[in-house]
Amino acid sequence: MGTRITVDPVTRIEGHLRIDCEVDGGKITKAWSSGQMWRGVELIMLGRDPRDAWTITQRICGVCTTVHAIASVRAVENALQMEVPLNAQYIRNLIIMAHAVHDHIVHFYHLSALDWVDVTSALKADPDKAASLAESLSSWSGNGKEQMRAVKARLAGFVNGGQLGIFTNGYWGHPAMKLSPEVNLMAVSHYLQALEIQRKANKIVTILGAKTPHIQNLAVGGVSNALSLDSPSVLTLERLMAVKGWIDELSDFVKNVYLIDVAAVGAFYADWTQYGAGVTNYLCVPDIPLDTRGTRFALPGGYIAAADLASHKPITSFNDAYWQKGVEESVKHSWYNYDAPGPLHPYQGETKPNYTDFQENAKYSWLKSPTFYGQVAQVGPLARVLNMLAAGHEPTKKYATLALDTVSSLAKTKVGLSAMHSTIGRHAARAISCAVQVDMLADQWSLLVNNMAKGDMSTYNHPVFPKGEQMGVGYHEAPRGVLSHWVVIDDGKVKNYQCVVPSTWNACPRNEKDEPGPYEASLIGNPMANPELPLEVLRTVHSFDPCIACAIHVTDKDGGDTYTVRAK
Ligand code: NFE
Ligand code: MG
Repeated sequence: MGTRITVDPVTRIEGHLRIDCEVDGGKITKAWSSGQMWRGVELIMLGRDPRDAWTITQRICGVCTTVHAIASVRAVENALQMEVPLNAQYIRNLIIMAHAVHDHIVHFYHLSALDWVDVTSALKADPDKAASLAESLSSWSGNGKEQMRAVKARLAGFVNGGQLGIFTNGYWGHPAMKLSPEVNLMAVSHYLQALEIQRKANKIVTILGAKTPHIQNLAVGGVSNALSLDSPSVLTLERLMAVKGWIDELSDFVKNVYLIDVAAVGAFYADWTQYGAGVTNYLCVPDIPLDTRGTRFALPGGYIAAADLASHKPITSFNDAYWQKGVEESVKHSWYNYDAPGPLHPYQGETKPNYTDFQENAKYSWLKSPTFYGQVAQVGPLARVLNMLAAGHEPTKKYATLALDTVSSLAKTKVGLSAMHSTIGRHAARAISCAVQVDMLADQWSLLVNNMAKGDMSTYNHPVFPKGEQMGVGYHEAPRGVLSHWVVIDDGKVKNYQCVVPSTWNACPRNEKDEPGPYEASLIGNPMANPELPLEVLRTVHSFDPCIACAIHVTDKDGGDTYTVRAK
């Protein structure tokens, strides 16, 4: 019998996640992933006007605030087989890409870099050497000697004052920390610069979406942005030029800082390309629709079985039957009951809570367990990048090659695509994906401006709800992966609403066949230097970028009815 460790709660994530492991001979032999809170959004939707669904479901999460809004309007539009004006697609695309770029930058620097970067070691760095190293890697303007000296002095101020502030509670001095003081100082500088740059992405979301977190500009059928080339009270060219300026700044940071830092961490922690693969079935949906019906997309999607890129099967439209038929959720190990045993398709999905406490061989999580054609699947940036490569997507190929070449030259050994099936590979994929997304922002900006220049100012088609029942699914390739909302509408009211969310795919408990979910599988075989300081668990779990608020999306079970809102 090995040592049992419980990490509860996992921090630097969104929501309440508990990870249990058994450790034997310095390695993890068993793992359980448990979502520790219950919320109630799917139930709140019942009986409501489908046009309101997006504002309510968007409150599922404060991190990926836009994604549920987008998936929700797409679901209702799919149920009504609606078209969405081109301008509305472009504005939505700009918002989701700006949101994704924000999310990925914040995840790497602020939520996970400190698993790899020892902040206190940066105090031993020679700032001039750190600057030479950084300048040899990229042309970023923030890599000079002055900056590195200033950051070291600022850090020394924190430490000498006895307060690490935002850097409190790291695993400083842990034996698994391997970077040189100079690399640590470079990374800390970029951590602080990333705090500044992420605001630019949020400004784009705010200008176009009227507010962040939680945009206000959507409507079933389009967006509520009024367009004009010159009126000062609506979305004008002047505002759009400001957006373009922030896109350019983000592009510089993502390509010259983020992508390079991830390659450096990958090169110096090459052993972590051997750990954390877990589930290698990869699912991703296409996104960035380029037409009014959602039949052409800038980013391809599909499914890859057992790490074999040649097995890639495309998913090609909002009506794709291969996608729609493949999804099911099991609750065998989740704190819910279904009326009958076996997994359910989301259109028939049920949300009936049944809390039993943590029972490792029975029910132990609030997350359901989704499968694609009965198979557990990993979603997220790695699934996205591998599917886009398999689909021959040129921009993805360009940045994947750049990242792997940088890793290879720093590690002084050839590192190929197979290294991507790993803990470090998920970080690399996120950076590659982010570089593609930042280019996509510029593309969508041009498409919007060119379309407006042609005189098309339309942004909205009015939805009409027929009598009887309609079903629809809206998907979105959210930062953490495949997000889908499934709605059944009856006489213009929501009859069933199910969200199958990225972190549910990845953080799920064992499924109907008792197979572990992606987090669980990815931990098996990982080394563990000291079970008292489970840094290695965090490295692998953080590489997925967990969001448990999204994954459970249902309110405090003891809270009862706090507000009664009457919809007219
Ligand atoms: Ni709250 Fe979210 C969704 C998840 S998007 S973060 O949907 O999981 O990355
Ligand atoms: Mg759900």
